[in-house]
Amino acid sequence: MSLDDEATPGATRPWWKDAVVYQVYPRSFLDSNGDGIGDLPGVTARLDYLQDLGVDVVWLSPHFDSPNADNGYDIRDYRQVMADFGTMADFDAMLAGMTARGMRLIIDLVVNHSSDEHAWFVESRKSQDNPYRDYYIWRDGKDGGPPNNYHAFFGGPAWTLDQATGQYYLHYFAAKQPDLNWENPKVRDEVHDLMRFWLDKGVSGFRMDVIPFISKQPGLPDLTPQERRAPQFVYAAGPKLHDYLSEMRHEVLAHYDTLTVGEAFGLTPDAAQHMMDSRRSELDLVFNFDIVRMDIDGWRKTSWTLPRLKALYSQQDAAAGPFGWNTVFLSNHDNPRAVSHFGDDDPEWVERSAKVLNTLILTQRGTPFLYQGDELGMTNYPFQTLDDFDDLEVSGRWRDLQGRVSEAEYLANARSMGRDNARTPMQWTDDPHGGFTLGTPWLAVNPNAAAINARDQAGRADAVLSHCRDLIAFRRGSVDLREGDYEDLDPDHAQVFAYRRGEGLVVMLNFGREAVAYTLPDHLTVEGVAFGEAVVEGRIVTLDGWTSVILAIRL
Ligand code: ISL
Ligand code: CA
Repeated sequence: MSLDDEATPGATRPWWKDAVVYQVYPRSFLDSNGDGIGDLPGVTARLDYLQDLGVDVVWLSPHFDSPNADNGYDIRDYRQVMADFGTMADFDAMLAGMTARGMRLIIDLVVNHSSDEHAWFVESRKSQDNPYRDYYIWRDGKDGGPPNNYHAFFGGPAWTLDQATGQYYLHYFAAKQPDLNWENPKVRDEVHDLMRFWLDKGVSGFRMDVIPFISKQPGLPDLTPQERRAPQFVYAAGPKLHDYLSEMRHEVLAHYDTLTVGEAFGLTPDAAQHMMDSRRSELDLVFNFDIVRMDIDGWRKTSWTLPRLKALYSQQDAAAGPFGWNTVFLSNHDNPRAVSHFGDDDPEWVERSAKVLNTLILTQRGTPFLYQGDELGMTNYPFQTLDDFDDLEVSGRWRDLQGRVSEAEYLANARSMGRDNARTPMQWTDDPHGGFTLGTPWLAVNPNAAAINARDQAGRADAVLSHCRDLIAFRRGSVDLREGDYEDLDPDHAQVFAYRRGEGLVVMLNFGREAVAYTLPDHLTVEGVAFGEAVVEGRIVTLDGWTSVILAIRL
């Protein structure tokens, strides 16, 4: 690993630029006590699995005490472990197990909002002159209704009237997720304190939930009709975001060796670059959703093309520039399974296409974020009715759309893009419920667990799991993949994604079932196959359907 960071010679290269991160959604990872809900002892029981895969960092989705209105993204106590997930001793054992295996842990910082059951909100709603009133955003109604026309992501107005005090409170998401008032220095101090609490326990940083939203628009004016189609771009453009993040860096993060990654939901590429610029004292990385949301219009799934995907990777790489660094991901707990969204989840093709997508994630320029199960090629779930879902985003949005959209259309959309696709339990074995639980799982396990599971794949050299593990090891040994620059060799090709990494490697991905014979540009000399499989004759490379290859080249 080179010591000089290319951006600021003399500075040491931060560890997170070379790390592979794996997201664990604990509710669906492994249930250790038969209550049908994944838990922290379950994560601890699978640390050897993660170490064998080659994971450097685990991002743990919220593990804090929560009434689970939004599966933990509604926090009731930031210093308590959710009872369903275990105890603080279980958390400490899990973290010790990771540390013993040379892994780091980053946890989810959800501080744009809390649960309405948090002690702060319980106090705040008691009276207009309660000391905690200004921890949240309360306003008088207007013309007999909410203070403005903001709409919540989970349906209905983004304001709820609290009868007791006769005012409305703001919630960008569910009514059980009241937005915190970051204008209040006491709120910022509380957040800094809870961050120190977990950092002092040995956590290595945070993924920051919808962090761009913490600075609200002055005066909270109505959204225009155009803005209402994608309100996140207004919510993320508050005037004090960078001040709050710089203060957080100065007060907390600068005193620890951390990785921070902010959800850039609603940020323009420039604002995102601002947030991750190493010359500024804000965050280290961002999640840019342009790719995973390129085929979403409002709530509707549209379509995507490979040239569009490539253009977005080039745009993100250019936007990061010499002082930024990207995350590379194709899924998470809020998006459909990568292989169903961007690959081919037909049983005959699912393994091959999952390997192609994992090759993309692990060879693009930036820090790769794998989502639990994508190392197996887990697919979307065959939801039959809206009752099969357990996500307030699905139910809340349906309340908004009923009468305007047919249930059949809405169900078809939720089947392809619903968040529960990524939240069905991990498929460990072909035992009942995929070996996830000895009880009844909180969300049904995909019936294809008999065919797609870790135990079957652990014994197969040609499995997605083996390919993922081997490629993570290859990546660790490759300066070109970890540090090399990025050049798309053929932005317009509709099926082949071919790009150069650094001075010595070309990656080729066939995004289709038909074999392709592809001629590389004549400024490249192919020296051989470095990883994967392909027939190479001079500069003509033949890729079978849904296969990928990494070639050693000379410029
Ligand atoms: O695009 C979205 C809105 O419809 C969702 O992907 C998601 O709400 C958005 O990306 C923000 O996600 C984060 O904040 C939410 C929580 O439900 C998500 O799980 C979390 O990742 C509110 O905390
Ligand atoms: Ca459990």
